[in-house]
Amino acid sequence: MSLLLDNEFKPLPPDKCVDTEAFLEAVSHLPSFFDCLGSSVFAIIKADITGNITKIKTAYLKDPQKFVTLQDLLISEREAQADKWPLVGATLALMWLKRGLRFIQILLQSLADGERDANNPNSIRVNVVKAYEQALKRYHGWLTQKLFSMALLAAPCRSNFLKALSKGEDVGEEDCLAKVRQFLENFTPTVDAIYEMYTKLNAELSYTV
Ligand code: 0SG
Repeated sequence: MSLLLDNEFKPLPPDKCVDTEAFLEAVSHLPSFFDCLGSSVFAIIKADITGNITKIKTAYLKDPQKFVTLQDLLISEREAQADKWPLVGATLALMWLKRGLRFIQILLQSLADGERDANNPNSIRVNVVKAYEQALKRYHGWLTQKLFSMALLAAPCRSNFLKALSKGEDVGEEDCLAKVRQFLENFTPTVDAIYEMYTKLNAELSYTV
């Protein structure tokens, strides 16, 4: 289970501001997970997420003492590029990254909740489709939706996916799902807090790609 739990997200402080450095450290381990999934279609998703993380990190490293929280970063970009914001830099990258994180959160929660296709219990199709419809579909035009369909066809079966989450280790399904639930304890509030920040700052955009 080390893939998820080695890289657990930190608990949120009472003000729900996400620490930039800790966030970047936690998400930096996500892209390598796509290598466990096999199909090359996941390389596109990996590249997209890696690009988002690199952009946020580059912005953060310009002044780590100033950009202690993700909100500090967004507000600074809003002040510096008021004419284009929020379509700039780390603000744009995090807007997209949070949607990928929401996808992962809904997928893992659905698996942890035991949602399954009764006719095909070793498939994660229902879980993946649920996550896609709630987190990403509304931001995708037909071409990107086709890409999703390809990724869906290449999705591993449930047992292999849980094994990939466990980094290939021979962990029982219930143990794996218990660790997923533990991971979600900090991951879900972090993703929620980023969404709330985008709403509060009026930084959310709804265009499709
Ligand atoms: C286990 C099975 C998993 C199945 C997974 C299926 C997931 C869905 C796959 C859909 C395919 C998405 C491929 C990529 C699409 C991208 O075009 C979009 C938009 O990307 C943004 O576009 C960039 O991310 C931005 O980069 S930035 O850092 O420079 O800011 C920017 O370029 C922006 C364009 O902005 S514009 O200039 O137009 O203003 N990306 C997404 O939709 C996010 C996809 C995340 C997928 C996460 C899947 C996680 C799967 C985890 C499995 C455990």
